[in-house]
Amino acid sequence: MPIKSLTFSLLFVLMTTGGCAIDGLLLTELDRKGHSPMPDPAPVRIHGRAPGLLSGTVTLSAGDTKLGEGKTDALSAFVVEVDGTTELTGALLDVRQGGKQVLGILPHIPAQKSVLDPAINLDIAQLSPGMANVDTQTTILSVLALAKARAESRSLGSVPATSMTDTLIELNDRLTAGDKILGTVASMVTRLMANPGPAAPFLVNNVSGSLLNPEALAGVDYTGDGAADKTTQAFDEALAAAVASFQFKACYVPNKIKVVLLARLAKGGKNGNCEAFDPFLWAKDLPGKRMFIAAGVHIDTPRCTEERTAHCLTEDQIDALNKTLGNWQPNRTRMYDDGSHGDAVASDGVWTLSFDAPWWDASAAVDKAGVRIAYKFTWGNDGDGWTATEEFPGNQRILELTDQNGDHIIVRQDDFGDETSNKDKANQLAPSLGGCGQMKWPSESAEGCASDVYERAVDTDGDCKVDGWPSAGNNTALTVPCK
Ligand SMILES: [Ca+2]
Ligand SMILES: [Ca+2]
Ligand SMILES: [Ca+2]
Ligand SMILES: [Ca+2]
Repeated sequence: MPIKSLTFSLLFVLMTTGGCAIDGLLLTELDRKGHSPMPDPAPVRIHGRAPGLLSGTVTLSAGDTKLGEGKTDALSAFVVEVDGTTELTGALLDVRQGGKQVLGILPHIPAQKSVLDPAINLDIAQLSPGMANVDTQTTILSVLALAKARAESRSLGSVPATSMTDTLIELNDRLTAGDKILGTVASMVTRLMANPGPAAPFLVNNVSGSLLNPEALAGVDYTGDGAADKTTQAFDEALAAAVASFQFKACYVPNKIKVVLLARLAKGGKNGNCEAFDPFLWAKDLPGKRMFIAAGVHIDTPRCTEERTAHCLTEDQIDALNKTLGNWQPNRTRMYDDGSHGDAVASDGVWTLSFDAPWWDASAAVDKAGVRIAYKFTWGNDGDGWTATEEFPGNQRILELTDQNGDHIIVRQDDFGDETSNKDKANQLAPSLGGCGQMKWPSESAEGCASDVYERAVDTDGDCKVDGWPSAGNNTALTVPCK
């Protein structure tokens, strides 16, 4: 009790002398203690029609994750309800009745803006341009997009919504104009759908192997040469040719970028020196604690002045980004490991924070400097101070927002408490690996010293060899419609 009131009065003194927003902080504090958690938002309901499929099952999914289900009624209309907490990208509608199957892609489904808002009702025509029904045409487009995503080893959800929309429009236009390569696939899909077999024809979740279900081929002539086709080979070849003939179009927002920071809590994991390390050397692991991030704009970020008007941040931009990052307050800005807020996998020990940041291509700046941020992870309870929560004291992690792999997203994953990575002042990276005791921007590091200040590939399987880029989860690059 005395400790708590001391902390509180100290906080008050700090806030008074620092001239911070006292009311806001106090209200947040009171809010946290006095109120029960906010309820979940109302659902989003998606209405559509699948002509000819009566009493069919309707599934809306993202990869293997089922987002919602429904049934078509006697007029082939359906409603699928999805949870209103998260906006969804690249969701697939799959309507089946016996051997009949139609598909449709919804590039973007909005989330509820507030928990107080009533349920949203949306028609598929509002979610995918030109999609009046889920029918043969939307199935053809979906098969093409699914095959393209599969060929690029990505999910439909990883394709930005505007990019998916632009691509579907382009494919539709090419089909309407009589494009031969796409038309071959379209004719095959049309014949398969007109002659339903004993099973649904499209294996939408089949990652390797054919998109066409061999069990659906009972006597169907899908090539149109008069002879029944017993294998998927002709379909696979036609689809491969079609997939090679288009790209997911994307036009990126030029002055902003999506940033995804990931904190992996790996007990028994290895640090950058390939040595076992204790993530709780400084922080204390207690039941109920969770991951937070404390962060702000790094002082070395170029500021706009009368002399420098490009490749710099204005004071307003700095204030806004600092606010996004929580202004270096410990245990206030939450990271997520529950599959929400852009987190890829729930409860895998990888905690996610995603946000949009102002951006320019650092290589285009005179001093090659980009937007630079500093951060550190804390393992604590809401509102805790630094003590026994910060991954290491007296240091910060430094990161320049440079897109190293060209995917138009910055994804940086660190292991909580790893003092060999981008920790700035007392860095423990081994000299044999380029460790010089400090971590600096490349232009400021001494020759032979490693610089680890960008997004980077990581070791995902614990053999101390870097083997892949960390997942951006449900986050996609920021795009605008292509003109
Ligand atoms: Ca045939
Ligand atoms: Ca996770
Ligand atoms: Ca990147
Ligand atoms: Ca590895």
